Formats: sequence, C-alpha cells, structure tokens
Amino acid sequence: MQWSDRYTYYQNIVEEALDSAIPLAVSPWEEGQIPQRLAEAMRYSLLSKGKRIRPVLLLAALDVAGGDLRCGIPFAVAIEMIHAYSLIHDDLPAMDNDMLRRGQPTNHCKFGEWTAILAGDALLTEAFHIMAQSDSPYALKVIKEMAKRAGAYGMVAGQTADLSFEGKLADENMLSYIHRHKTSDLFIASMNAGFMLAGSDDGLIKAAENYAKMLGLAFQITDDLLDVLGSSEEVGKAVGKDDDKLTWTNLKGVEQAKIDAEKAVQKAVDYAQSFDFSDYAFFAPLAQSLLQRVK
Ligand code: GRG
Repeated sequence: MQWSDRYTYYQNIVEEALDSAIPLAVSPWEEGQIPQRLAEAMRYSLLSKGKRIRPVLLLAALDVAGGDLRCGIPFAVAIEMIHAYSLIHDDLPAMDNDMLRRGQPTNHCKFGEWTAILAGDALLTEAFHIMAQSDSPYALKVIKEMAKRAGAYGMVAGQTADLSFEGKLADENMLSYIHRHKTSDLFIASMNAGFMLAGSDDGLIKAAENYAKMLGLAFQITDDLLDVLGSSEEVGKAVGKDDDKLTWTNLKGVEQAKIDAEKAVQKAVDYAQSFDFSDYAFFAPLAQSLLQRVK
C-alpha cells in the first residue's frame, strides 16, 4: 500500500470516530445530553474538512509499533478535539481575529463569540473525558503526555509567546520556541501517544519525539510560506495576515525558509529510519510530502 493510501485509511477511521464523538441532542436542553447549540458549534469545527494529521500520526505510530488500532481511536479523537479547540480560540477576535477557517466561516462568525469560546472549552474538556474512559494500561501515561504538550508547558505556552511577540523584534531562538510549542508539541503528543499505547520502549519513543519535532518545524515553516505564497481559496483561510508576526519567512526571508524546511524534512526522514521499519514506509514520505503542501 502506498503511504498516501495508508494516510487515507487512517483518515477514514478518524472521520467515522469523530462523527460519533459528539452526538446531537434530540431537544435543546435534554438532561444528560450536550445542549443543542453547544453540540452544533462543537461539531461544526470538529467535523469540518481538516487534514487530520495529528490523529493519523497517532494511529500510524500505534500501527507500526504493532498495537491494536481500536485502542488508539479514543486518543485519536481526543487529539483532534484538542486541535479543533485551539483553532476556534486562535480565530477569536481577541487572538487572530480570523473570518475563514477550513474554507468556511470561523466558529465565532457562525455561532457568535460566547458560543465559540464555550465550544472550544467543551472540546478540550471532552478530549480528556474520552481518554479517561479508555481501559488501556497506558491510558494515564498518555493522558499526562497530552496534558503536558497541549497545556501551559506546551501549545498554550507557544501561543502565549506568539501573541506576546506580535509586532516586536525577536531572534531565531524565540521563533523556534514558538514553533516548537505552538505546532510541534501536538505532533509529539500524537506520535508519543501511539508508541506509548503500543507499549514501546523509551528509545523508540525518543526517536518518535525527535521525528515529530522536525515534522512540526517543517510543517510550521511551510505554513509560514503558504501565508506568503499561497492563495486563500486553496489554503482555506486568510493569507498574507502574518506581516506583523514573528514568522520564519519574516525573520529569514522566503528563500532561506524554503531551505530550512528542506533541512527539517531531511532530519525528520533520518529519525524516521529508526521506526519506519515495517513492510511499508509511512513516516519518511509523509515528511517529504510537506515540501509540496498547498493547504
Ligand atoms: C489557542 C491555545 C491556543 C493555541 C492555538 C493551532 C494554534 C495554536 C494556532 C493556529 C495558528 C497556527 C498557524 C498554528 C500552527 C499550527 C498549525 C499550522 C495549525 C493548523 O493546523 P493544520 O494545518 O489544520 O493541521 P487542519 O485544518 O488541516 O486541521
């Protein structure tokens, strides 16, 4: 099977699981159900057309390490919920103030600001509710990993730095800090969760973490490049909005950004050698495909 077919295979598992993760209530205030308006707003962002790269990484890591895919599904759903919450909050007027996400109006444009804030809050909390119901012996280890990478030490730290440095001068160290936390941390959580759920040893988990760090860096640099070179129709969100931001392209220029993306991809490919070891290659070609990203 081609790596891209395998990606689609995992993606389909994720889509089906996401659809049943947030049920729609039969009436607006049914006891024991999510209020209708809230469930609609949660589903709107969670089910809109995303690439699902984080849950795909989780399932692929679990698969390559010989684990049971079924036990990864709640965790795959959870990481996509955490990602969806972060996008909803990032788009709010108090943060990036964006109108378009995944080719459709952002959550607050569609449902209003307070509903969008609550939909984000609820997705984040529900992610942990779902993971806590797993009976995997590794569930607690994975939950700790998710909390560390998504929260105050991880993605939220990256977002804090990103917003703090808007319109200000900073160096490459700060830029790396932002990318490492805002983007790579959820990639790391995904890979680590997959290997942890399969009971892999610490050596493999370290290699997965190094791979995810580089994949995240390449992903973010190509995201910065898309903001400069991409079209809003293709990317599905506003482009050319990062002029004031500390981005790879603003700090180093477009040509150097392309070179740095290639270097990060090469490092990711090198790390993938240690675990891309089954009868198919998945992680190396996935990293290489980032250089052709259009959305
Ligand atoms: C609000 C705590 C908090 C964090 C927000 C996700 C995020 C952090 C900000 C969005 C802006 C941004 C460029 C983040 C870097 C990560 C990134 C490229 C997110 C977009 O992820 P994709 O491309 O999106 O995987 P899809 O739509 O495919 O799921």
